[in-house]
Amino acid sequence: MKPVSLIQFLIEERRAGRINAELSLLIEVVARACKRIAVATSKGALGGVLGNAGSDNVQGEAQKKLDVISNEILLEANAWGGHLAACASEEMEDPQPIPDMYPKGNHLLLFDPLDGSSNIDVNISVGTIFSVLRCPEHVTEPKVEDFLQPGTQQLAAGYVVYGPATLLVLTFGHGTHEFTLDREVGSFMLSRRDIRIPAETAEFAINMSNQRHWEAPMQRYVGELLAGKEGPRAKDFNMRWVASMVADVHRIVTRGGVFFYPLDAKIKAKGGKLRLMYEANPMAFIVEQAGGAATTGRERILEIQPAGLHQRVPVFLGSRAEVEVATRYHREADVAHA
Ligand code: FBP
Repeated sequence: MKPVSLIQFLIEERRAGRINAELSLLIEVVARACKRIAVATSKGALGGVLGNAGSDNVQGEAQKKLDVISNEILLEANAWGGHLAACASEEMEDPQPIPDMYPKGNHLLLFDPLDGSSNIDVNISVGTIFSVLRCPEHVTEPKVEDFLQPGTQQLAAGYVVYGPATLLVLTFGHGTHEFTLDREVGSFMLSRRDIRIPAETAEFAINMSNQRHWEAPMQRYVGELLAGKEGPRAKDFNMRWVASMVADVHRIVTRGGVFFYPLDAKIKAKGGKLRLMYEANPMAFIVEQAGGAATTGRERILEIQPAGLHQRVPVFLGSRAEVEVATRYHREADVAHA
């Protein structure tokens, strides 16, 4: 296969009429910013970038230095880029307007600048997750409500994993594609086009330490996986949990599997652990475009009407067959208790 760079791929998508010029230029800006984040994360202790920043984010979580650095890199690059009406970060309370000294565009960008930050100091893969929406017509200074669009309205979504290799996985709603950063050339090169996630899997990812807090249908579902061949599923299942959503989802995008961060008694009041706008929606779009499925255990994630910028939801995603079984168990339990 003749190597295809991200820029060439974007030009092909434009020529095919699948994306417009501004959206492709916006993705170039985000990809370039993520290359700078890849450099920062790869420095580790030598770059003085490990450890806490000494500040908390809007979620009340201690920010890591690299959370702050990544956030600033993305804000700066996209403010200058000229393709946005505004952006919103998981690390910040309110949407960020584009400074008047820069031209503005017609898109809204949402991002989790560094997902899996609890893994930074122990050198485990972390990542950046992003989602692109259209700015409503005639809106020049977008407010929170302009961002509150269902995931089905996303024009693009992607994540970058900063691991042994730096990978960008991207969708515009015409399949899901993977690009690998060629550090010598300094470009993302197409490494997999039109990725398909196998419908069946024998691998699940969940934080088992929360088991006692799960709802009954989740206890039932995971109990059956753990029962293996001797149990009702008559099949052995293996478990993985990196505790970096980008790394767990990338494993699924690569070889199949199913990922769960269900509702549990500890996080019930918050509505879940993972953020709808910065994590669940972009990952659901990527996974569905690769043939997988994504629900909250009760409804399709992409059809949720967001109620807030930092809303949290339960997340079930990956190989379609297992997401459907787990979701069916929750719906049956709800009917039984109705
Ligand atoms: P942030 O790091 O962006 O806050 O993301 C949350 C996250 O780290 C996910 O990446 C991961 O899937 C999950 O939390 C891990 O949760 P836990 O620590 O409960 O296993």
